[in-house]
Amino acid sequence: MFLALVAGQAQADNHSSTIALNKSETQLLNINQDSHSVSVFKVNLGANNANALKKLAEIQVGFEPQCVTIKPDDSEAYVTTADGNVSVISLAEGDDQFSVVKKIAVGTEPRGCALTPTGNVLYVANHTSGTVSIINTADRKVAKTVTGFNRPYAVAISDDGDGDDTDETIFVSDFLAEASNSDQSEGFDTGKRGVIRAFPFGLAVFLKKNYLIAVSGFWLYG
Ligand SMILES: [Ca+2]
Repeated sequence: MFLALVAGQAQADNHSSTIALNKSETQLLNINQDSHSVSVFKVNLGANNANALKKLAEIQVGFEPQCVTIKPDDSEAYVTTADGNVSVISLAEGDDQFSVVKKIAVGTEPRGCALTPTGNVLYVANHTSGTVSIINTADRKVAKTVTGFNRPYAVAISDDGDGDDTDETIFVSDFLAEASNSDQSEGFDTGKRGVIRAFPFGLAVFLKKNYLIAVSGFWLYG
């Protein structure tokens, strides 16, 4: 992991994960489901990665955190918790550093989360309610809750590097596979296929268009 970090270009974190590194590679956040907390580590990528991590804080965030993502300006982090919230953690220096500054209510049992490249919009997959919450990070409010998903689980967002969110694509995977066709039993491996839904950024476009792409092995089904 650290080899990749040293060699690679710093990128915004834009996919569902239980661990997140900030853009300046100075802080690493890891969720702890059993203790309902998030650990913050100081990252020191010195020679031979000696003493690479030093724990700075452990923050209580809510019941069973699932996913963490950090805003590209490194100012705050967003953590989904199974009690139906997104906890906003301040990472910037100041009185609020490493504390939960806001809890945003979303759907039932939110799992995956991802930010757009600018960090202005957060997408959250609400597993049990079958919805995706679209949150404006500036005012920390849910702009839209989109229905029609089947146990959405993880989220990833593209980034073509132009600093414009509006030309990006959001991918949401379903936790449950669906039957691939009628002549095969679901008891066979090939009888089911996973589903990833891909849709363009933007509320209005999203509501009109919803592309369904099922992935099974190396084949794509339209
Ligand atoms: Ca773009």
